[in-house]
Amino acid sequence: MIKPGTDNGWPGVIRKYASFLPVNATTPVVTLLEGNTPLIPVPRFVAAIGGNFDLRLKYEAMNPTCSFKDRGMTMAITNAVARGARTVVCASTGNTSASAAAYSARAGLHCVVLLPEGKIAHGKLSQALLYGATTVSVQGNFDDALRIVRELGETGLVEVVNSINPVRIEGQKTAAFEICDVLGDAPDYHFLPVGNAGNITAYWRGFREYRDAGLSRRVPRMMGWQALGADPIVQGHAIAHPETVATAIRIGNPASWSGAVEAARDSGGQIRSVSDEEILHAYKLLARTEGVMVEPACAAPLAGLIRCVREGEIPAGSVITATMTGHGLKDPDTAIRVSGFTPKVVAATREAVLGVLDL
Ligand code: AN7
Repeated sequence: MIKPGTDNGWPGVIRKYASFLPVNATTPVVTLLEGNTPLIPVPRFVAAIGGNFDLRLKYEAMNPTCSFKDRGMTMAITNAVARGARTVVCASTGNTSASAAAYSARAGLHCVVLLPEGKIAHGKLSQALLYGATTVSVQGNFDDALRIVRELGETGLVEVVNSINPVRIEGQKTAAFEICDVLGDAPDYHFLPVGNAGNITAYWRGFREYRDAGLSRRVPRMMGWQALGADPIVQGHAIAHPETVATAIRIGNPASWSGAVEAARDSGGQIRSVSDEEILHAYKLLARTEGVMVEPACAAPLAGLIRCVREGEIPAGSVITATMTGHGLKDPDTAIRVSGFTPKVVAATREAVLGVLDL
């Protein structure tokens, strides 16, 4: 007999962690059963970088739209429905728009996304278009698009679902809960990419709330990584024209700037930056040592970890977690471009295939 129900044994992050979230029994939850993503040990990668610690990747690519944004978006769209909104809007480097478009479709809301023209990875653009969002390419960068979204929000005609909407951060903190649930405690260090800085703010809140609730005993050092050229927090001032291969974090004036600074300071962690070259090296190394494909932004914290190993900063035996925020297939063009390989074209015979193999 097939059991009725819709949750496959996992109810999505709102129902799973309801006691930590601004919801109640009558909240009209909009979910795609996001969350419950794997925490993947990567010992071959650790060996390749000369580390002596336990590294686990929180693989957020396994969410319904293949990024961590779904944790915050289930909250934001649920809240929009509860408030009677009809149109939601966001600015995005790609993943927020994909997630907003999907959850809006699920809820029957009109979704408008503002994207920096020409700087969106193709997988993400395909999602917004297919989910049916009204997709607007702004002739400017993410920061320009977010400024316009704030102005649209002030008209009262639309609900903003960027992380300046505080319920987004509430939803995203559930990833920290899941890490503690799997490990039995918080790790020694948590590494993650920093763009608009909502996620580092959310994790830090999540780790603290779990400790304060007695569900973990400690909190990790928060290690946030920006891309050189798009590293306003590291530089200490906004960057007018941010540039990096990691388009997800190509942001010059992060909305949650102070949240990121506090997370690093209060946890004894750091916010630093790594170059595009270091990012692409880590991106390829992870794929080739572990079979784990992530988008370039996720490789920023991995490149940062490589730096920390080189500088002898990580005590032996540490437990380290790192958020892999989005799937590698989001940005197939970068994967193809930097892979270093092209398909070998041969005649359709066994001899021709053997001829190009080094067996
Ligand atoms: C893969 O989608 O800002 O520091 O508009 O897509 O919380 O901004 C995406 C950000 C890291 C940075 N990794 O997180 C957007 C957007 C990936 C991302 C970040 C983003 P925040």
